Amino acid sequence: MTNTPQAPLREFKHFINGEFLASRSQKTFEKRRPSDNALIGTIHEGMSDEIDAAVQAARAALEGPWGRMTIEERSTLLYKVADEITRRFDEFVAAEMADTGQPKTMMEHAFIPRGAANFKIFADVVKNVATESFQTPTPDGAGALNYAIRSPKGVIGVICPWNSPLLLMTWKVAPALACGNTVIVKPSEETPGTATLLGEVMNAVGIPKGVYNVVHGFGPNSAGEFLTKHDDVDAITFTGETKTGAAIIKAGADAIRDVSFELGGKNAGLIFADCDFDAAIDSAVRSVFLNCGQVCLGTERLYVERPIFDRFVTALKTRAEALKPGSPEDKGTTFGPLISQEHRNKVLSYYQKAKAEGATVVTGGGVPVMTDTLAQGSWVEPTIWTGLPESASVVREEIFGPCCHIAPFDTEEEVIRLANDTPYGLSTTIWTRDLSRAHRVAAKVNVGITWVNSWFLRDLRTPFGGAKQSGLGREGGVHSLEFYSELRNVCIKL
Ligand code: NAD
Ligand code: 6OD
Repeated sequence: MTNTPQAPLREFKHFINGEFLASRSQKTFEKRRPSDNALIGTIHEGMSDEIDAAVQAARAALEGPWGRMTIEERSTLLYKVADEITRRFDEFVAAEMADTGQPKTMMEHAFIPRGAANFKIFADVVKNVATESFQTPTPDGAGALNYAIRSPKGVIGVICPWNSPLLLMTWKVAPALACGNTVIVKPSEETPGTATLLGEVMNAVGIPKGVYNVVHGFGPNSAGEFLTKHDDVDAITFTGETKTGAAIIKAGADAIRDVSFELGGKNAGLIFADCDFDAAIDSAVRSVFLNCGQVCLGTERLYVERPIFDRFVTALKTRAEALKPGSPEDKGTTFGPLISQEHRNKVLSYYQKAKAEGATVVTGGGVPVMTDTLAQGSWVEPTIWTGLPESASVVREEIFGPCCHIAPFDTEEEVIRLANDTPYGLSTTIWTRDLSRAHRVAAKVNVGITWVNSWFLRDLRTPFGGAKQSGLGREGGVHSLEFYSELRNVCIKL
């Protein structure tokens, strides 16, 4: 195991109207690297001055060259953004790796390529989507033609989490820009890197000033809250915790501001005895432990049909114990740290609760032994529990860590009831070779996305979002266009 190399301290400034700016208040806070807790930079904290400046720049840009561009011209620029991210691929990988501590291989193969892909897909979608039109009968027999036009919604506030920063930010920024809006991004206070780099990319490819703005800071009484309360922001798109979503709705209630929310989850994996066992185990390893369990679509509840229960628990234990924590740069590293010491305290408190509530700890439950500087990082062990009732807190509450509870089930009806017994409704995975059963169960689990014999297999044209307390609205393909544009009806009497 090697230490993570020291890097020069970075200063993360806001990106407003095409320029990198310090906070007027000069307030800054520290960015520490999750793998070893080393100080890697200072972040300027934006307050209402910075949000005001960013909103003014974004509003002005709507009236400027950006507002006059054709869809074709905007799409061409978005392709250039994607190409520039790809050209500066190593810098994006390094920035995200430093911010999150997750393995380089995961950044290279999944998260950073997806950041670039988001721009291309929405550049294509916006060019290829028709709007509806109707021939309407009128009493004089001449008729009327009704058709719809899409206009940008205006200035969009984009509030992001830390768990896959570039992927989740561009999943919102790309469709917003494709539809002709301007944006103010408030990255998570934990992950300033790639949002800042994207400012350089925007300037390099000629995105007009004020179209893409970034204001760093925290949520309450900081940049996040000031953005959600600003009178001149037309809509907020947010990914994060359900309780933060509730605070954002309250903040924007008087302004009747439109919101799109991707929130928390407590996702279930349903493993039937007829499944392809090895494939189901491979998938469970990813869906429970990828990104150190910090994936909203991840699985924290596994229900396994009784005939294969013991074999499944043993196989997942073996695979969890084979994960290799280490420096993100090491090719052999397959398991990263949690995002921060604070989040580690939260996850470890659940590890304690599970024991107190009577769990059988199949593996993990503590902190791994790390050497040298890595010993200071926010590491926890991959953890599996069995034996808890459905009422236990680790079975009910989103932990957002590398852990799961596994319970046996006997019938299809029972497992559907267990899967749905949660206030959340983000995603489910079903493992079975019986296709009729797969369709039947998929129709009955109340979630936004069901994967059958797969997990996190994404087609970016499909509707993405959560049911119940896991979200409001859908993004993806044309569904993103619905949120990021104002659809207007024109009625022409013929
Ligand atoms: P969080 O809600 O704590 O923070 C998200 C963002 O909101 C941060 O930028 C934060 O500064 C900001 N914020 C916090 N309070 C605010 C306020 N009062 N007003 C305005 N902004 C505020 O979430 P997190 O801890 O960064 O991310 C983890 C959570 O995100 C988990 O619950 C996870 O399930 C969820 N998530 C959901 C999806 C999805 O697609 N459904 C995807 C990723 C993460
Ligand atoms: O793939 C996506 O579009 C998406 N929003 C993924 C979310 C991952 C959550 O951690």
